[in-house]
Amino acid sequence: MADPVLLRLPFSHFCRKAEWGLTQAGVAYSTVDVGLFTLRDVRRVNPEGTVPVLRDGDRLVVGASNVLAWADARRVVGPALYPAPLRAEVRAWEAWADATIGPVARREAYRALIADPRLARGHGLPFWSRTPAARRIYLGVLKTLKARRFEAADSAAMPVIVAHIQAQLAGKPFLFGNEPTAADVATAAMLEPLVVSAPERGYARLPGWSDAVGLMGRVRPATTTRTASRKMRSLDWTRFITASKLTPIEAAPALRCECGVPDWTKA
Ligand SMILES: N[C@@H](CCC(=O)N[C@@H](CS)C(=O)NCC(=O)O)C(=O)O
Repeated sequence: MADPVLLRLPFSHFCRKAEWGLTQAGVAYSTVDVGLFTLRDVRRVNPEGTVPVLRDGDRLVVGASNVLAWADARRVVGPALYPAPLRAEVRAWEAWADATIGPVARREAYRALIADPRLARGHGLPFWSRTPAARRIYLGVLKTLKARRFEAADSAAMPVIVAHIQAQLAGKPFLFGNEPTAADVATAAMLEPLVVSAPERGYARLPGWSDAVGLMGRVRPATTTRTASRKMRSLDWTRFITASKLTPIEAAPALRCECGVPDWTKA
């Protein structure tokens, strides 16, 4: 049977989380990319309109957490993403990372991009997004995210988040011991957009920042990149749409990263 196919937006941190989980579990997969300007088409497959979506034959797995659970159940190598004795703690930490680190890191990363669009290179974004003209787009994203109202809260939250990670690590290589779990995967993926922006936003000086970056370095598989892969073709859409009709979509956590700015994708 053909490898499962992950529908992704290459720089999306939820897609990164899904890929890192698949890789940790040693599950072979391929990727197909949707672009920012075609993101709205994902609704044909997933009513939530978000990626990642994994297609395994005629079945879809929607949402990064569901992909991790799916990968863990098919694990070929490596440590469990949700080890039985730690399952509740790992799930709780993962949910915290998605809901708390994710939105702050996204808003801060976009604020840094407005200050210096050249940082887009570090996110693996295309050339046009590194030019001053791209500021208008980053501003659009921040407006969609209603980021202005979170400005003070975000800069207060990030030191607390980093201190929380540092305290949980307490010198261990991973959050819950010597092996990475879904908690580490989620934490690292949610924080990743902030890495290139940390100096600009002043977080690189935080006492726990190097611990958080070290964790990311240990968790992030070298084989996954934010570089574009093959684009979705009409046959891919047909296959995903067919699978979506056969799969009762499991409820994904009511969380979304609105990197698909309405102006571009929902107009
Ligand atoms: N609950 C989903 C959320 C995924 C998500 O928000 N993905 C973003 C990309 S990072 C997306 O597709 N956004 C499209 C939109 O909001 O229109 C998960 O955990 O995977």
